[in-house]
Amino acid sequence: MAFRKLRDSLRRTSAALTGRLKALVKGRKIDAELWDEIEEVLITSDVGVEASTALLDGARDAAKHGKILSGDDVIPWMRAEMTQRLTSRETGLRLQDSGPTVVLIAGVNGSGKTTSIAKLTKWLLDQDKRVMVAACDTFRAAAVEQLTIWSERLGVEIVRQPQGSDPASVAFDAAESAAAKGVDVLIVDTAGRLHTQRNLMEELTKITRVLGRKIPGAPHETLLVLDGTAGQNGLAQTQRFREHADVTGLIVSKLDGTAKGGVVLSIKDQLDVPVKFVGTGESADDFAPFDAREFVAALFGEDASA
Ligand SMILES: Nc1nc2c(ncn2[C@@H]2O[C@H](COP(=O)(O)OP(=O)(O)OP(=O)(O)O)[C@@H](O)[C@H]2O)c(=O)[nH]1
Ligand SMILES: [Mg+2]
Repeated sequence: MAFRKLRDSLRRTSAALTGRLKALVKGRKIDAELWDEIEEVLITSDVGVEASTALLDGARDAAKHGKILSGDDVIPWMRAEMTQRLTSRETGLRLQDSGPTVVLIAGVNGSGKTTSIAKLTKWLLDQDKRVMVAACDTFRAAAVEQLTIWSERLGVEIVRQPQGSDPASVAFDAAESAAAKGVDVLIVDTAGRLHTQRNLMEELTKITRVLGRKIPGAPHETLLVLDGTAGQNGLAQTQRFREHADVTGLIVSKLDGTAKGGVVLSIKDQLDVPVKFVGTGESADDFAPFDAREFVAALFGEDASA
């Protein structure tokens, strides 16, 4: 069921990427022209230059060693190769054995941070975890309200202060409260920011420091939310962001309704952080832990069992 949702939400990306690839290679013989055409499909569907080149080099090599004999062999090869490239040893959340696990959520404006927090909360509640959220976006008007509405809807406690308060002070209160109440997971919302906004990047560092002072090792995860609809552009921003924050994983949001989901294939080459979750809609249920095998099967429009 969840797989079908993923496959449906990746439909536009599939059409742009694997749909075009399948049409292209069908009945073709292997020659330089075919490689060029495949490369063009990859690059124009947001797979990115580095990842496209790596895939192409691998495919040429496979052809040289007799593993790809015709155009039709390219699809199963790509499918296996993409799965392997996306497979990460690290999946899910690094949950602590004792004490609250603190998850800090960061990213550029409007990338889907607050909605992803609602989704992550729901996902944890479904596993019987006790969750608390902290409204450290005290900057944008109505941001606190937005998270409050989600917390009420999901029935979890929220730590908040009025708009304009110091976000680090909210983080301090939240860490203290989470530890005192023995919640399993504290999820911290932050305001959208760009790596170029020095004061805001410093503020993020301060939030991180405050959390760590109250709860050992916190934040245990710093998840960056990447807007899937931004494709390669979003990735470039994320890359710079990462230079300023110790990012432990990504949430790729808004994979529904975009043709640019190919960007997921280039994350490993360009960022070397695991994709931990994907967002596929605006409701709290439109969310799934990232699974390379499932993702690639969905990308190729196949059944989960295939
Ligand atoms: N279709 C779709 N929409 C999404 C998804 N995730 C978030 N959105 C929408 O994107 C918009 C922005 O989401 P927010 O969660 O407010 O983003 P944010 O990063 O917290 O924004 P700021 O706090 O302003 O930086 C909202 O309209 C969400 O409903 C998703 O996976 N799919
Ligand atoms: Mg927000």
